[in-house]
Amino acid sequence: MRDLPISEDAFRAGVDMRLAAGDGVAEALCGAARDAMVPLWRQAQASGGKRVAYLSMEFLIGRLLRETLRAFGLERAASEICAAQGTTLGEVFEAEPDAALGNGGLGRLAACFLESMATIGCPGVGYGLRYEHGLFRQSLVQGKQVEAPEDWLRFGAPWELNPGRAYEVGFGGHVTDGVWHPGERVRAVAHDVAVPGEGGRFAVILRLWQAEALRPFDLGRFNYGDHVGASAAEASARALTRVLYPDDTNEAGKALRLKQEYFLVAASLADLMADHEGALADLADALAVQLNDTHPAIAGPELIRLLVDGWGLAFDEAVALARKVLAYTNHTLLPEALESWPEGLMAWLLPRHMEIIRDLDAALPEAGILDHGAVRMGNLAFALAHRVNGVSALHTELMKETVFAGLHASYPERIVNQTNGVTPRRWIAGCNPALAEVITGAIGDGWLTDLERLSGLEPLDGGVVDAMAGVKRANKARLAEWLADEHGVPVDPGAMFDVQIKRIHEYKRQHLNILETIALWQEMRDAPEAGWVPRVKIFAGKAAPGYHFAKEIIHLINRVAERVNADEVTGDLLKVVFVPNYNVSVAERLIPASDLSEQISTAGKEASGTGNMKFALNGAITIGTLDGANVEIRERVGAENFLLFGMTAEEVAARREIPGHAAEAVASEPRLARALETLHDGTFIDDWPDLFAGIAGNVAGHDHYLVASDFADYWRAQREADDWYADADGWAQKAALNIARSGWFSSDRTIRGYMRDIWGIETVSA
Ligand code: F58
Repeated sequence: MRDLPISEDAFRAGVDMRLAAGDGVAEALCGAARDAMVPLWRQAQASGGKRVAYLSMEFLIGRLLRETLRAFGLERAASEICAAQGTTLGEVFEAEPDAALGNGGLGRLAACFLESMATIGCPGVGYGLRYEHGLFRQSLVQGKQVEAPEDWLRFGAPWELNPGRAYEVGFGGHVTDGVWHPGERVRAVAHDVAVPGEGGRFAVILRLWQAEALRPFDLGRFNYGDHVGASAAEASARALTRVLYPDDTNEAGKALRLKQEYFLVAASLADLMADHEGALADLADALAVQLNDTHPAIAGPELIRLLVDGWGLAFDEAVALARKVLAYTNHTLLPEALESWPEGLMAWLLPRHMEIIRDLDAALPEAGILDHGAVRMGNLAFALAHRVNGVSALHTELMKETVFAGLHASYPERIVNQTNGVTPRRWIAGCNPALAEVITGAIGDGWLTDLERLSGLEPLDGGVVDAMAGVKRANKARLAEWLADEHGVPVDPGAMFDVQIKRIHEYKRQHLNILETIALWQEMRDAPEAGWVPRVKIFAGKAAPGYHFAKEIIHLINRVAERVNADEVTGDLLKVVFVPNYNVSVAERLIPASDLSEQISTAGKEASGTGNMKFALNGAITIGTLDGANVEIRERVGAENFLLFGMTAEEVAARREIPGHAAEAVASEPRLARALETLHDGTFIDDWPDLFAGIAGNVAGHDHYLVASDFADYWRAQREADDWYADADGWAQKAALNIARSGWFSSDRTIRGYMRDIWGIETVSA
């Protein structure tokens, strides 16, 4: 391995210089680490050979300081600097804003991918938007979610590097003789963050575009007396990258969202084409463009527009070339989440693109791009991609059978699977350093960049299993302290920590979990001396601001928490905690301290999940359905180390056809019926007893997500979890096996799969 790009001494000198200039410790550490990245950033921009551009509306990168210091081997130096300044590295880490430029799994996956690319040496660049406000900050007021703007730039942008690149992006206007004359133009200005790989040998650039006005200030207008209007162009341009759209399926169809999508695509493709030096025909040998879901799918028509209008290619040639370059990842089968834009809106905002889309629809009628006056972005992306991938084996098969059945029949080679993964640097070494130490003690160095080596933990050594159990105990004790101090809920660290953390959504079924919690509480109250295994039920997650039902679920969880936590009968047997403002940093705190990982979506609905992988790698046992990557986790860790319950995707489809399925399930499961009663008898909210009747009515009525039908088996699996947990040694063994057998879920493996099957890119060696 080559030397690190920066020596400890040089780093210390950089920090000292900044401290002397008046920087605080955190700023000085970030600044010196950022400077250390400059050579890697330059190298990344200069690298020849084929590279990938990963286009994504979301990059949920989280905090960067800890990961950067570890990548460069600078933690010890940084820690000493902090001590000399009268603080600790931990405190400095905590002060860094958590950059939440994404909603959930899709955005976090993009961040893991960049880090893996940098670690294994896959030349590439991530393109995204520099939202001023990322995903909203969630607080709880009387148990209800309240949203406030997120403000990750409040201390400036210490990680950013300035590549000095900017492009004009047009919107609207008209097309005359095939030439687009936009009615509005804004400037896209690049802001780079370099993401270093482990060992600090490579970096991948994350290039975030910010919108600015071409003429930010109209002096004439100002002098004329219109002081506010003089800055109107700037305000209007800035609005483009002001906020990240929350996953708000109920409020789809926003023109601003489509504008954001095109802005990302236009700026990124302009940047890529500006860098392309060879012949146009060689474009696909130099560049692969990966579309992270359909959000950047307008890249297809945009690339065709550039090739036809700018480079004079014939339409058919342009389509063929675009298809060689582009590939598309699908992340959802939920019909309401599949993007489609009204033709009228598309024609108004992007008239030339709408022409191209109509030509494509005529040329490829089997693709079904236009449908009842709407542009179906999934079909468009499919038609213009040489590969379309799903994100778990099950999801990929379901794609072939459902959303893309017709297209799959026409293009049987196009759909491939790339099961998701997570970076073990952040999700083991970063968030659970004590576990990393135990692993290294057992199997030596090298596993962090070759995660399949975790299998070397088998046959399990008793000492290693004990050490892992000890780490878990310590992590739980630390979490218990934090829950008491920060959230006012004292919990017993010896209890089973049962954790469900993810976006709040009906298909993810937090309501199944809370109904089981209510039923458990009721039985514990009936017989508190019955030898229950103590539980701490932990929830965290944000609901889309317009998603009423999801917000009701949050409210219910908090009302249950209030009642249960104050109950002297059940006392420490059961506690319920909702940790507010779920984000990457909260996940890093909770996952290492979890015993039970809740992955309980209705089978067929969760494309993959990546949280499920993080939990397994940190020694939690999954209770889950046969959905998404749970299937592959169970195959690998072994059925005897996984708490399976619930219907399969096929059974779900069949069950839905049975009239009155929910009422029947409730009638045959008295525990559920009794728990549902509490949602309208004032148990949890006495001044408005009916408040949660909507949830109860849904579960006992339409129940699209089959909470009622899966309840009995979920209860059974939960009691099996109790039995397993009561045998502490047996549990520790299963937890250790989850770690030893989850090495396949590294995002390094996923990226190698994309490189081989989709991008045709080789790793560069240092
Ligand atoms: C997630 N999608 C999937 N979408 O739900 C999850 O199963 C998968 O593991 C993950 O992608 C990575 O493949 C997801 O996070 C969004 O957040 C969209 C953002 C834009 C609006 C619609 C939801």
